[in-house]
Amino acid sequence: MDSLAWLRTKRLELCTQGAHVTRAQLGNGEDLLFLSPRTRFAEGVPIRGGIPLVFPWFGDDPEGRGRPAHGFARRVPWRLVESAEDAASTRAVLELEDDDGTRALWPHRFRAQLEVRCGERLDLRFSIENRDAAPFRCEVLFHTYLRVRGVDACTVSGLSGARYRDKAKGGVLVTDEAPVVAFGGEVDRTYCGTTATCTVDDPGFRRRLVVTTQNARSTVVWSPGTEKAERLSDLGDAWRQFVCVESGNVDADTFVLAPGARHECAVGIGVEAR
Ligand code: TA6
Repeated sequence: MDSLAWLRTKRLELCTQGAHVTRAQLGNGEDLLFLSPRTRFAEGVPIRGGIPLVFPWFGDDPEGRGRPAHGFARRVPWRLVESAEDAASTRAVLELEDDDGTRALWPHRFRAQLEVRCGERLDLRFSIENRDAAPFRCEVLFHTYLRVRGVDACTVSGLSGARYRDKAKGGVLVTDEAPVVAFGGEVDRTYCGTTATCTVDDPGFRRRLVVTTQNARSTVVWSPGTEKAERLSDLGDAWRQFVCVESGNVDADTFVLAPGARHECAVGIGVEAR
């Protein structure tokens, strides 16, 4: 039994560390999310799978000071402020405010809130309020691990024609000329300036996962491939059972929040029969 705090209901499983949704089962019984069988559940250790929340920066420490990759929000306990379940859906709201620990990493006052609703779809709304006297720059992302039967057989459509940074090829900027994203090895792409709806076609589970967003202009598509997965001790060969389609505002879509201002973005994930 780990030392973390959890909300577990019929449809939803959520760890208060990171306000991290680890399981979501829709009304039709479809399980949406991947969770690595090797992930650790320990204080301060990111969970591999589900929907990690990335804030206040995406990727490695932008200042190169050795601060945690993808920021600190997924590593610290959030406060569960509401939870409710009825016949149609399960809803939860969690909050994170700055404290000595966060300010030692990132010297700003803020309040973050995550609202989760699981019913016929899974919907998450992530807001950041600047409670400081000065503006700050930040990035936010739902780092969603979508469960698939075998990533090699899957494709992602909706991003054709958009520009992306190819992190698997040294970060070059490319315009995506292909009709779909396919997975023959490592794929690590950050698309910016797009509000596209993305569809993951998964023949193995005979379903399509449809990812829609509100106020999110970045989509990250990630599959580590064999070599990178072998270097991730909390993943291994389970990497074929997910594709990350991540939604938020990162990289060129990083934003500045004025004192007292609030940024909100949302993602909705539904299932269509194939
Ligand atoms: O979102 C894609 C990515 O930035 C990849 O480059 C890879 O690093 C992945 O996130 C996983 O990051 P994590 O820190 O969770 O191992």
